[in-house]
Amino acid sequence: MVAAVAHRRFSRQASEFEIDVLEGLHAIPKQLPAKYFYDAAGSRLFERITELPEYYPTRTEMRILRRHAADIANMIPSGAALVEFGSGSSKKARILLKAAAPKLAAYVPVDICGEMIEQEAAELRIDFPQLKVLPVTADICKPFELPPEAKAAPARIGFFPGSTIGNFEPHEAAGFLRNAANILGRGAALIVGVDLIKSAEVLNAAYNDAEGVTAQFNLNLLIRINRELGGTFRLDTFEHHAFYNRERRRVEMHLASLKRQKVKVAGDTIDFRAGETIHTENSYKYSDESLAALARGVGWLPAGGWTDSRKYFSLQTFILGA
Ligand code: AVI
Repeated sequence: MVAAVAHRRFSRQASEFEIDVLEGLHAIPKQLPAKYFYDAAGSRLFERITELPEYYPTRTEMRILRRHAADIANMIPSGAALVEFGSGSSKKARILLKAAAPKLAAYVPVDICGEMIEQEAAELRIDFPQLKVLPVTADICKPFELPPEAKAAPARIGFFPGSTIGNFEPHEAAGFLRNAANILGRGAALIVGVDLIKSAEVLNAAYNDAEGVTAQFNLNLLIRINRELGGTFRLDTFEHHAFYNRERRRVEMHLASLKRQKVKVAGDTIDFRAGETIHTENSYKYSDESLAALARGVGWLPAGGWTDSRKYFSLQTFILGA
């Protein structure tokens, strides 16, 4: 099937989205990359998720950041550049900047969505007039150049909050950490926010909220496929499934077909059995030790961290080994 998809690419310029969607829907089991959740509607739904009573990660991480902002700022050497990977709205960096801005040479938000970070950078420059804000539009999993001011700084501190690392497969997470090491270079430190392993009850509730916002977020992927790829998914024939897979230490999200049916996407026909699912997301949960082992494997040495009183979420720091 991959060959068929590649062939179509040459006969008609297909977008990366179309190629990935067709490849995923022809795979066994069916799957779709979670990065495609975040169109404008999906990003708005995710913002709503972060405010749900059941979805503890965002508010817990913000609380940890607020409580320990001064300690984190103390750890940052004077004149360092703070590089945030996948900065989005920079909401969490703002907490750090309040404590650390005066000692920073620059804040470098890096995100694939250039429009969003340029807009956010303009607001940050108003709120932190002494701080150099140097946005970079890039895919954080691929090599990219830092601005000269950040390269010339005596040290670079990476910041990767939000447990976004949990949405990577473990080998991709290792790849991200290796790429971050190459970009930040000698003398670097890295602060990573990670959702911790906990009871299945708490995890299942966080991904199955009573209001159904997470279900809408998941189903929005089908709306996007219908809109952008001429899909014929009928939303009332698919259901949101999310559960904690204890062996693999991850919450899995799926979209289950409620009946046997055929769906058209970009001219292709996809067959669904009743109950068959499309695997749309993994959200891996870590312990401080399992994250440290992953980081050590690619040269980052654990240097302590902070957690909340329930040990739901952790902010871990690493320094680059020689
Ligand atoms: C962005 N990411 C860390 C979220 C998570 O918890 O894995 C995405 C999400 N999926 C469903 N709810 C939130």
